[in-house]
Amino acid sequence: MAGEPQAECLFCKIVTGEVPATVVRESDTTVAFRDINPQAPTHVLVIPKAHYPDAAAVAAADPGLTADVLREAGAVAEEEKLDAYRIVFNTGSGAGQTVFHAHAHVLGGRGLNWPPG
Ligand code: DGP
Repeated sequence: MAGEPQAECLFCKIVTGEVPATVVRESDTTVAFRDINPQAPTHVLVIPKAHYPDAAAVAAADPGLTADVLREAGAVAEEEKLDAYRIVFNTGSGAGQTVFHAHAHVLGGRGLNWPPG
């Protein structure tokens, strides 16, 4: 069922604590933790605790949860004292998505080029 934990999902295992992560924030509906392979001085992932394969699926099923993820991304940026930052949702393997549990990348602490590669 949509939103249910998936046994083989890495980020569902981070939600339960089965896979350790450096958690920087947690809310009732979200977890934010440092990316294992940081691409910027601040690189935090914000995920919904519920399992959806990508950001569009979250938005279709639960718009409020989408807002929770974005609000937490902003809170991470504030905590990390980022004056400029980027929120990225890679969607589909062709766009670089490797983990199919929705997640927002919060990147900052260095200059960020546009357009992204
Ligand atoms: P994406 O490529 O957009 O699907 O992003 C997935 C990110 O997840 C990628 O930047 C690396 C990160 N990642 C993968 N495995 C782990 C892990 O076990 N722990 C943490 N903290 N991050 C992970």
